Amino acid sequence: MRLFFLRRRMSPLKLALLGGTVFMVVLVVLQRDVASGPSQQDPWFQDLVDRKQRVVGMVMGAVNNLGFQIGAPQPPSGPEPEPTFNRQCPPGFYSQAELRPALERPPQDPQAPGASGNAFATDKLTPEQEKEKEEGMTRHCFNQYASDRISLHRSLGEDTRPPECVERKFRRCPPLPTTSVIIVFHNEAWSTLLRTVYSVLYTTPADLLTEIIMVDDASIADHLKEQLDEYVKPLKIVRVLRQPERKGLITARLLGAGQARGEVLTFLDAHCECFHGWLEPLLARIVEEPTAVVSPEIVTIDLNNFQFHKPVTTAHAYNRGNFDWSLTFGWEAIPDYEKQKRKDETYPVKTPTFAGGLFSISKAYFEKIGTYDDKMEIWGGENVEMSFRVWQCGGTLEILPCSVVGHVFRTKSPHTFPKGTEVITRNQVRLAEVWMDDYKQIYYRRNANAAKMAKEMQFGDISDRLKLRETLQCKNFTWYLQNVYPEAFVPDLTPVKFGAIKNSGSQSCLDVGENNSGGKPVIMYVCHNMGGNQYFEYSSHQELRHNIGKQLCLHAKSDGVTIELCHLKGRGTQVAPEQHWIFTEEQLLKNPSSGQCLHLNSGRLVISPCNAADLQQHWSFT
Ligand SMILES: [Mn+2]
Repeated sequence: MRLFFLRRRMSPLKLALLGGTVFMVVLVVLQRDVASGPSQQDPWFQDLVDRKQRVVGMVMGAVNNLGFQIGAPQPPSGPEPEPTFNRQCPPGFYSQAELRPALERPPQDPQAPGASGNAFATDKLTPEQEKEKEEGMTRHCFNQYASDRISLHRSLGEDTRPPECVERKFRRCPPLPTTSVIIVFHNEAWSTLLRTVYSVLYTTPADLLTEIIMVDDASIADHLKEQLDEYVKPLKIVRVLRQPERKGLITARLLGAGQARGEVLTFLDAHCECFHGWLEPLLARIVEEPTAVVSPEIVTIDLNNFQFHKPVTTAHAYNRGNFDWSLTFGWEAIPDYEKQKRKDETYPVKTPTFAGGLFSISKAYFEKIGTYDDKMEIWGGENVEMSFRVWQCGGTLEILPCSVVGHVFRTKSPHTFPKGTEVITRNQVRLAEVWMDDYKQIYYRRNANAAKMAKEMQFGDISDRLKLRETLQCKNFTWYLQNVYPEAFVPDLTPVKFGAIKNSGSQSCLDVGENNSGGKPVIMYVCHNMGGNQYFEYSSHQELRHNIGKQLCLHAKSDGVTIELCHLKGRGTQVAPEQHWIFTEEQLLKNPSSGQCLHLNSGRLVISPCNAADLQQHWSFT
């Protein structure tokens, strides 16, 4: 199994590459953690982990990643927008006094551990301290030892956003809406949870913050019970709701949203820190466009030392969310034509999908477009579902780079998965059935387990969601692909042949291996009939395509057989000679340009002179 962990700030390119490629071979589970769900990890995001599942006795899991989006930028000011929230309001711009935070941050000791968002060093620990650190790591999958020694009130230093973000003023009319901040948690560490709460109080204008609603998804840890209730009482606008049974992120968010009194819902994870001026750009955009579902730019809080990776003055947004055909969320670079529509960092970045962990949405719009699919369980797939739904039903998904929130990205989830990982597949099947029309078959071909679940109707009742799609007169998935995500590659809806490619001699199957986004050799593995890393299509152009996150082709080289980006990608391109394969009547796979055949030679995939008598050269789709 593999697990990776991508951080946007650190290697965007790599990320973009990886994001597209993820998939699972056996069952993969990604766990996202957000503090809420039962097994959660950034639910919406990246922390992913995989869990293996046994399948035919072997496991190769894999998966995961993170995500972002596309669209048309909007000027920050310009023609006066239609007032959407009715209130009397004076002309001009909000003053600093009017945007005073809900709570004044206490004076800071610049020498304190982790002050100004700096790293907390834990290199010289006594054996006892080392033990505490290890235990914290096991419990939370981040350095709780460090977090516990950093002030709950720490500042993040100077405002280092681009100048147009720092200097931006917000119109008083129509007024910025109020918001309820909803934080779901499950067995969260005290220090990260309370630092999140304080961070909101210290950075959010008092007049705009209706309340902070903490939703406990059935935590077991003692410190999250009465102790927490008592602690937040004096904070007045903070309340704790309890979900007695662990049901996951989706249900917990719905519980919080149902009780929220603000005009806008703002969802945050339970280990975040908000940067200067994070909320106003989100709210201002919703005033301007009430159907916009907006996310902040999410930066990394280092899981090992809690360093907050501050924005850089000269930074430009470069990521948006996407998805691959295993329905996994990922990040990719913003296309140039979208970049050109943005004059500066105050412009939104439209995104085809969103990570779904941190975002704001008008409460009325959240309800109008059908909140969440409440029959989805735990977590997984809900962010992709909401992405398709928002776009197809007339809204927009955007990232606002002037809004910056830090988040502790973990590499794996500390939580258990109460109902197993099947729930993710089930959630994905639900979203495919409701929103993807015939394109759902592309997903099913790549995930045999999902295909089985769909065929046997084991995904629950979706009639309410289909009715919603009807009532809202939502557009179809073709429209989404053409208008929202035209860069997406769309695999053949009716491939000539597809499935796993089995070698007759060894009875094993072609497998791209883990993390192979092109450039690496193809290996042989036990056939598992799950799709994923063993999924290939034989195209009408006689290529063997492994196309889940990217268009990859089986590529013949004199020193071995690899997968590489397909050379044929539409008009003006053609099949590379190395990527051309003919299935002969003798079950050989012949590469015409070399005149040689695919051969499993001593466990290695090569091309050799064709020999129809050699079973190690016989191949078939299974
Ligand atoms: Mn998280």
